[in-house]
Amino acid sequence: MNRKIFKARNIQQAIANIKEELGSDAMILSTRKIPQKPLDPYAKTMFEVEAAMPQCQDKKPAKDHSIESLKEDIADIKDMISIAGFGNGMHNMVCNHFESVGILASLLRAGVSERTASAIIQKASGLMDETAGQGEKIKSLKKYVMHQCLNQIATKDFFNRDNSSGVPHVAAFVGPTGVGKTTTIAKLAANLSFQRKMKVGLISIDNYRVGAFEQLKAYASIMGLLCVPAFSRQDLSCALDRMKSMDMVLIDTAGHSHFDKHRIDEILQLIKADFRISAHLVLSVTSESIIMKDAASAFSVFNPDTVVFTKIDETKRCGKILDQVSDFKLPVSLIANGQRVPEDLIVPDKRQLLKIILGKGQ
Ligand SMILES: Nc1nc2c(ncn2[C@@H]2O[C@H](COP(=O)(O)OP(=O)(O)OP(=O)(O)O)[C@@H](O)[C@H]2O)c(=O)[nH]1
Ligand SMILES: [Mg+2]
Repeated sequence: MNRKIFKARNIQQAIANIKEELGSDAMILSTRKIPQKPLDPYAKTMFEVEAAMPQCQDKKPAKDHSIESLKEDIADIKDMISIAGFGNGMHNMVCNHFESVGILASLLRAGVSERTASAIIQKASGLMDETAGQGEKIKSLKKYVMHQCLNQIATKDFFNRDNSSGVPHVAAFVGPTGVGKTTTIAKLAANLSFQRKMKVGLISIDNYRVGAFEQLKAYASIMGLLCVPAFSRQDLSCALDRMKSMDMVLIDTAGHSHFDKHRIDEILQLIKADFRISAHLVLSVTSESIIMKDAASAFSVFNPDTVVFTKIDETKRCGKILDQVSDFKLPVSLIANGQRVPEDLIVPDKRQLLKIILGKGQ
């Protein structure tokens, strides 16, 4: 086989050189990291990539490559190609921690931002035994990355409460328009009343959208739950009084754009008046990360206790959840994974949430 070795400062450069010289059909046979000056242990590292032209390929697999190691090489190359589309920070990360290629690529493919992924890998690499062999390093890096991710996330089964205090717990769901607040409340109400046998009441303070109260009321009627509207502080006070024998009262609010500070403030004045109401921020993972971040910032005036992520069934990139929880340090209470009421609701623990973030479980 007509093989050729290419050396370059980074993988992208090596692949570019191979394409230029051998064409885009060139086959990559192996990759390895080598010191720039072999006798100087502190010298910068380079990449050595062995490639061959397609017409020169042997019919039989090369003797020194078992099928398994070929498969591993292909996986490495796929990983490197998926990293190649990212910025310089990612290329430097791969150059400095070559063992991070696979795990870095899976974080990025899952939708974790470059910033969060590199921060996690930096921290995890700091814990590694530098003298270990490459295979060992990859294994231990994966383990440390998982630990770092678990450190970033928190969950809270906020709605699993004993009612020893004798007063209901009142929880309001706030967030941008159309993220699934009303649907999530309906799912949760069913879960609390049928599975956890709690007494649940519903209040809608959404006087903004036509039919908003009727939407909640329709779910309440099916489940046989009390549901009342409240459009002023006085209404809300009366409604809470009517529901004082409940274990849990769920309040549905009107969705507003995160730019509409005025309307967000109206809800704030209503629910954060004198009543002990916990707020829960609802965000849809179908929104762009920057929009989720701006929304979380705008709704932080409610000082939310937890965050709920919805519509995870509509994307394969739930890694953005990791960005949000790393930035806002809010525990996740619920995950909504579809439109079916009440089935499509998850009350995740940390490991389940990590699986969802990494795209390995819904
Ligand atoms: N695919 C999917 N759709 C969902 C999910 N949760 C809610 N939806 C859908 O999203 C749409 C909006 O849901 P709503 O519950 O009305 O959203 P909202 O936040 O109450 O909307 P506003 O009150 O208008 O702000 C509906 O079509 C729901 O069926 C989910 O987890 N996955
Ligand atoms: Mg609604």
